This record gives sequence, structure tokens and C-alpha cells, in this order.
Amino acid sequence: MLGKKDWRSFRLYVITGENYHPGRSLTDVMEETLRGGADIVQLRDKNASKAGLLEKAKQLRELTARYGVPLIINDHPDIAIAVGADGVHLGQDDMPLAEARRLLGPERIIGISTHNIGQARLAQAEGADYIGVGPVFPTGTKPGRTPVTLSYVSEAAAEIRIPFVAIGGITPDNVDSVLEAGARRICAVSAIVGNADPAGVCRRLLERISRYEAARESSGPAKSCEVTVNGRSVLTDAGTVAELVAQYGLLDRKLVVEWNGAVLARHEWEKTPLENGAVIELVHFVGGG
Ligand code: TZP
Ligand code: MG
Repeated sequence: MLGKKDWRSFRLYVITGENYHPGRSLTDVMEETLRGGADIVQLRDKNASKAGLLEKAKQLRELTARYGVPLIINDHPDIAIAVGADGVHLGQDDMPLAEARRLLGPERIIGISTHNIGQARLAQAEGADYIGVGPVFPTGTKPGRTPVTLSYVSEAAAEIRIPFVAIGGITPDNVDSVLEAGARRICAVSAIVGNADPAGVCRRLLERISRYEAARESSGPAKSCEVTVNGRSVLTDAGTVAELVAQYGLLDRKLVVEWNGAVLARHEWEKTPLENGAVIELVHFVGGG
């Protein structure tokens, strides 16, 4: 595991899709995405046997570790644990989040697919580390799924405090509309791994993401604030301690917050604005006894 600390700053999430690159190996194509700047990778393979999946997971663990990029395993917490992956991604009908958390512990990343704002709220409240928002557009990777459209992207951007990644039918040609709707993180399968030049597509997507990021930063007052959380320097757009705790997906957990060396009562979290240079400790209790 690479550790859960800085992964939240990811911008381009790439999911494997071996059916899109016949004749090219999984590791070759995924290495190209890493060269192109993919900063989080998911192994997703609905057809492989468990043994086959384990083998692919081992290969991708070795590859992503070389690039310092987190590896997420779709559907299979046991494989994530076996290969030392950074987390799992679960759909609405997969293992419940609480059960996955029990297996994986507090450090591993758990992502949940969501298709409406109600599911997003629930995933956030239950302690998901990030959510997928999609499919935004119709996609051959999940044929027959009703697109959630850009309006759900906007809703998530307005309300959800944990990282969300827009997914489904996103390409360099339509990514601007998704960024315009408020997404800061983009995920794609076919547009990237199905292209003869996966690194080039990644660069194009990242260039668009950066352009929107820069436009956001230059418009209006800078909202981000630099604080130290559990010994690490973190740039956050949270306005209050409560928002910061929510961004870590810990609002509903047993948690003590220390603010510049003193315990901050829970009812103060909403009222305490974050300020540059603040030192925050999030002490999170797991289990009982
Ligand atoms: N979850 C929601 S849409 C989707 C998944 C896995 C598929 C995305 O694939 P593509 O090829 O980028 O549309
Ligand atoms: Mg699943």
C-alpha cells in the first residue's frame, strides 16, 4: 500500500478495459497511461477468473508502485488485501461499505459508484473515501445504463465534500462540459485504453482539467487554505473544521479533533473557520473494547 495520505489530489483516474486493446498487453497499455499522467488506476475485469484477476492485480501493483500511483481493485477486497492494493471500488449492489471497511481497515481507500445525489449522500455519510458519479454519458463500457447527465455532476459539485470523479462516456471532445458542470476529477476507460496513444489522450484530458483548475483559481477569491492534518501539509477548500472532517469522510465516525493543540468540541466544528497554518489532528477510533 502506498498510504492514503495524498491520493485525494488525483485528477485523472484510469480504469482497465482489456477488451479495448486486443493484441496489446495490460501492463503496456497501463504503463502508457501512467506516462501520460494518470494518477490513480483501477483494475476492473468482469470476465477473469479469480486466479487470473490476482495475477493481473500483482502485475498492476508492481507497475503502479513504480510510478507512485494508487491502485484500486474493483469488486474484490480480498484481492486488494492480497496484493497490497490501496483500496477497492464497489457498486451499489456489491458488498456493503461497512463490511468492506471492516475487512479493509481505516487506511485503505473505498470508492462507491453512485447514480444520484441520494446515493452520494449515503456513501459520504457511511464513510466512503470517494464516489464515482456516472455514467455521465451513454457508454459502451456499461451498455444500457441510463446516463445520469451533467445535472447530477453539478449537484455533486455543489454538495458533496468527499472527492468525486465523473465517469462514463467521457472523451477529450466532451470533457469540457463535464468540467464546466463542476467536476475536478475525470475517469475514463474506452477513450483512453481504446486509443492507439493512451498517453496522448491522458495528456489531453489533463490539459483540459488544468485549464479549468487555473480558471477557477483566477476567478474570485482563493478559497484554499494550507493546514497541517496529522502531520501532513494539506491544501483544502474546506471552509470550516466540520467541512474538513467531511472531506475526510469522518463526520459520522468516532473522532476527536485537536485544533492547534487543544481538543475542539464537536459542536464547535461548524463554527471554527479553517485558517492558514492551523495544525489539526484527527484522532479516529476504530472498533471498541
Ligand atoms: N462506471 C460508470 S460508467 C463506467 C463505469 C465503470 C464505464 C466507463 O467507461 P467509459 O468507456 O469511459 O465510458
Ligand atoms: Mg462492482
